[in-house]
Amino acid sequence: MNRIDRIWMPLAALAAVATADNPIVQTYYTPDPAPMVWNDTVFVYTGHDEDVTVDNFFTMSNWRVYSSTDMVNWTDRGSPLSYKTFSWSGGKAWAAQCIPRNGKFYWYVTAGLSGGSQPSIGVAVSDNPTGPFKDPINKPLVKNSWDDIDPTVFIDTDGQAYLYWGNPKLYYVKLNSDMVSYTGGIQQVPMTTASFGVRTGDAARATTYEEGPWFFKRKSLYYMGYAAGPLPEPMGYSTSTGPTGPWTYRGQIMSGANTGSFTNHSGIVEFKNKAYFFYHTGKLPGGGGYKRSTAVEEFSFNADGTIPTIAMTTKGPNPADSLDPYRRVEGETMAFSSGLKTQATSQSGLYVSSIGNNDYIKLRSVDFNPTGAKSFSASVATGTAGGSIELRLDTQTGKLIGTLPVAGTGGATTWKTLTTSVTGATGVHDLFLVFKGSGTDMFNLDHWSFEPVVSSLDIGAGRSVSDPRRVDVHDMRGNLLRKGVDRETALDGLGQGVYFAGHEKAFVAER
Ligand code: FUB
Repeated sequence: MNRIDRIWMPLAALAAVATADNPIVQTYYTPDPAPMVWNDTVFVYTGHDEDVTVDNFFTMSNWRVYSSTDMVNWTDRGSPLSYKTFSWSGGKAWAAQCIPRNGKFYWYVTAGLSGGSQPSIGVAVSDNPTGPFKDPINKPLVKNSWDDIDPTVFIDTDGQAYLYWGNPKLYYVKLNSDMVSYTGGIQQVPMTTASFGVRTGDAARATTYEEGPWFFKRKSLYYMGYAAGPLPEPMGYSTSTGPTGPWTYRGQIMSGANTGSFTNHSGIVEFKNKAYFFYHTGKLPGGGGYKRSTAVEEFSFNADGTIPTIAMTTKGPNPADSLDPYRRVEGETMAFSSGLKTQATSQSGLYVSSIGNNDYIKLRSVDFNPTGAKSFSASVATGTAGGSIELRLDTQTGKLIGTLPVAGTGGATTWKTLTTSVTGATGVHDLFLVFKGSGTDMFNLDHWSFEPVVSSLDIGAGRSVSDPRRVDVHDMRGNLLRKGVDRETALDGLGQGVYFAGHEKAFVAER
């Protein structure tokens, strides 16, 4: 593909987008979200409530990871960690948080000791945000009491890392720089009503603090978000001018009413100059207190650093970016979906499975550009009769831009790339992949992409008048990267992504 092959599109067109969708994952139940910003991507590490609840209690054996660069389309990154990774654990894969340091990723988890259900805190490490993870110490990092659940971790600007956790009391340790040991012993935070608010009727829980702490710093203020009491859990927070308190109660962030779940768990990050509040609800079909799902809302900190009350919505955030359909998009990238699962094998990696008639995948803010798409290709596999993929714009029954027939490929993981022509896909739209056929397991989908209509370039626009071969190069946010460079080599050495070269929108493909 010519590396300067797409015409500049007015940014105003990005406003033409539909509404968003909470909960953000529909293929699995995903409680206890813990977001992490890494370079240009938000990863959210979640728990996993099994589809079948055992003994009317939390049924959780592993953790999952999702990622997004636009806050609306989330890619399933699989389940790279299970309680079985910890030789000392017998189950209870509860709330967790991952943090990067020195090129490694440290995932602090709640896991039950083997031979009993007492929770404790373990740590797993990887060179990659999506694993594989291993237990570097072969023992719990914290094994102190039955309070040992829900670790939250933060590295301060001076390099000191803190691990907080606990229900119904809050504890912390100062982690050593290796992130897998600590010195100074376990400290218990004084549970005063000035620090955590007043709760009545429960002597063991005199403050609103319940569990699920989320520790972070913004400007010079330290924040402790947490699930508060009484049940169903609202979300509250406290602040401090130091990393170890004293904490001052600041009130509720989100009401506990009508979440469909008696627990909750917060995670707050800033990404592309916006703030996001992650939480969980029982709002997915079939959901409830033991089948919870991650949701997210965009918000703004008040000028004094306080957090406003945030309403739970089904809309969620606006897209922080558009999705480029002309690069490979994993099938398991979705803004919303219905009826689907994802599956992984060592040979195929992750793919979309359990595809039945009328199931669909929705993608938001897909930027086909003004010249549009001419064809659609998908890597699919089926050992049965197959079916088809209808490509529709804006709604499940919206404008049909193409249909890809999927016939037998010779096996459920025998992948073939099939292509169909596309008409009428220009501009920015929500895209629906609507699956048609009969049965509940018609075929599997690994990845897909569109091919653009490559038109002649508007080579006059945006050029220097004195030397029309010279252009300025900007990134998608309008930052000037290169000034007055030769158009033919303007993108050399830039990473994969979308740029403006003069007035041309330019795409650098993976090399
Ligand atoms: O998900 C199991 C437990 O429920 C978590 O550890 C708590 O925070 C609550 O969400």
